Amino acid sequence: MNVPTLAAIAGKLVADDKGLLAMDESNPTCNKRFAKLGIPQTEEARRSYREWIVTTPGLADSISGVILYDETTRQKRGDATPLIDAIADAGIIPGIKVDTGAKDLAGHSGEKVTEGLDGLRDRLQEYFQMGARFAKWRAVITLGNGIPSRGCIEANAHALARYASLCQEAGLVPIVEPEVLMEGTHTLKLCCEVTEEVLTTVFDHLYTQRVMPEGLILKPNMILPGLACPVQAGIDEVADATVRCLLRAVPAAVPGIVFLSGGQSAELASSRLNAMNVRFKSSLPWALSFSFARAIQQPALELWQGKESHVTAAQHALAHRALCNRAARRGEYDATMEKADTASKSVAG
Ligand code: 5MM
Repeated sequence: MNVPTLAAIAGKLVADDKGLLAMDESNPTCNKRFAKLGIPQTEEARRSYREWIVTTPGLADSISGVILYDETTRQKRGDATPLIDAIADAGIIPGIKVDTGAKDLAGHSGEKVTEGLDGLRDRLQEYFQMGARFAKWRAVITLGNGIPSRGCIEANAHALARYASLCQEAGLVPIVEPEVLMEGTHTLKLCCEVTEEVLTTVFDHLYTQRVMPEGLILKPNMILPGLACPVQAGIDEVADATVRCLLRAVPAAVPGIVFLSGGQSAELASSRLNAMNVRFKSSLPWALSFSFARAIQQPALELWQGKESHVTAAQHALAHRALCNRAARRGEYDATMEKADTASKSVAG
């Protein structure tokens, strides 16, 4: 393991107030999002979508790294440049999702464990040779009646730690993503308690598997009440609860924490990240950043609709969201940035 190199990559991923763009939707997820907008669910449509995303003018001003899905790493731009090379040429670090998805956990009704460890060492070597410098693995924790169980938390934490250790051996920075889902009626307090238990268990397993904290990035959920909870929380309340939970569970040696958006609206995700940085940035041991998929892509995808003539407006909307989140890292995001962005509102823009 090359410790200084891994630490340098992890540092670059959270440097200069930039963040990550997750564009690692598996084909079924990508197709589902296309289907809702009447976009053809073909390999060519997915290629074209990913091509205009990564060639968005100015993307590297706000985005330090992009997380890809295996299919994208083997696709090319219209001019035959591999997409992964186009990303690196733009000054953005390519990353790769390496889990093979969350599957039912035996003996634990309603719970999942993420798979993908078999053959992972060889796959990581191939991705490194292709140019990837970081990887991602997402575990999914559901809140509900009597769940999550200790068995589910332990199984997912163990898999995340085995994955992270293999990544560091291969020279890739692991993004460790244990996601406590927003679906449910649970309170903010319960989300906080469960997330703290999940994160402390994950870091315990990371330590046991000899994963170096300086060479990993954590990708957690924000602390939020369930979508169906009758009591919702204000922006500052979410910011306070999230930072309090992270301070209890995440070692100071970790260079950065990049949030997932989890189905929050794009504007709320930016506002909540902004509030955390306004209130706490100067006193935290790690950078608080973003690794959003839907909260960066969704407005642009809705503008694109699969039409070549809409690409410019869609790219503008994507760059705008990335810029808003960079501002949120600085604690400089506010709603006037949305009003000022008239070009994204129109495909004619
Ligand atoms: C892009 O979505 C990723 C999962 O995709 P699949 O379910 O298709 O495998 C996901 O890991 C994503 O990177 C994170 O959850 C963050 O996405 P959001 O939309 O929550 O910001």
